[in-house]
Amino acid sequence: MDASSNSETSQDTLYDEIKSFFDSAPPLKDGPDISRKLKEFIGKNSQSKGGVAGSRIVCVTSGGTTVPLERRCVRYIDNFSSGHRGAASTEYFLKAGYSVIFLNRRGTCQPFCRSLPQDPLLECFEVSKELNVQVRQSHSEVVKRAIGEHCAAVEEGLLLKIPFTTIFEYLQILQLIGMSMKDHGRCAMFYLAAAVSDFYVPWQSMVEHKIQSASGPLDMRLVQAPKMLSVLRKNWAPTAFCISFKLETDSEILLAKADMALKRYNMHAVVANELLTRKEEVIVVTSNEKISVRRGKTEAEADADVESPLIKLLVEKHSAYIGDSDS
Ligand code: 9Z3
Repeated sequence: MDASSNSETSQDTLYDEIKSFFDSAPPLKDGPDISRKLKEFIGKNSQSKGGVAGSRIVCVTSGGTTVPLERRCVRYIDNFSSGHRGAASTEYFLKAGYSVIFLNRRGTCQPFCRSLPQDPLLECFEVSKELNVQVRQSHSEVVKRAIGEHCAAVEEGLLLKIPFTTIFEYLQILQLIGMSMKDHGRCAMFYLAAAVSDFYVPWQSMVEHKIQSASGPLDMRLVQAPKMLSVLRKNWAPTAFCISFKLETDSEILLAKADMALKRYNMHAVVANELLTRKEEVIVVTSNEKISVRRGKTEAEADADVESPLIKLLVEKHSAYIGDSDS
């Protein structure tokens, strides 16, 4: 067997795995509603900025996917992701003039809420003797800014938020978004910051009811989640600019793994980050460069978040990519 037929075989295996993943996944509850919202959002943002050519839309994915262990789910596997990267990046993409589809894990960090206290409802507001609710003076500036910026983005139709919880929901919605963005050409971008589980329990082999502890130690087989990045690039949205993330805890292997992901999934860039320093530094890996991007040293600096210089750099790379197709 020669090298090309080898790679065709592994492509075929991947397509079979992906088909079986989608065929056996529980149906997406609000699929038709999500498709309608996507159509409206993409349609509006193509027209409002003078046709597809001028309007940039980015799909930002954010937060971790859960892996249910039972169909009537009591227990699930989860991961650490807070959704901070996705929420902050969404704010900077909006500032840069992009429309954003924010595919986010329910309950994780949301755009424009980063400066609010942990429990905004209880800590930001107070009730007067007449039972009027008002913002506490000490929080009025941050609350005003958060609500103002968020309302502006939603009301102007520039921000569409779609929540997910499980890996099934995440991948099904990503497919819907990918296919809806197909006609958006090079102006579409995918910025895949969600922490997607590498392993899952296939729906057809998952038990219906709560696993009983009386049955003794839990012995469970997780299978590898099919890598959707290559189908996203090849089939769902082949002209979109695609950025994926690579997370490691061992700095020794980080860049090699990012390089591998870049080539294997044919990404335009891979953002490499380490768990402990992810808020301070990331490295943007492309086919010919490795660029370190750091946040500013003080809170007051314009690039106090690493996402500020990161999005600036990626927007430049996206512009060059769009420019390439014009020439
Ligand atoms: C990331 O690497 C993100 O930067 C973080 C952000 C999840 C670290 P937080 O949400 O953290 O702000 O707390 N995302 C991608 C992680 C991932 O699952 N990558 C896969 C991999 O490493 C590739 S799709 O294999």
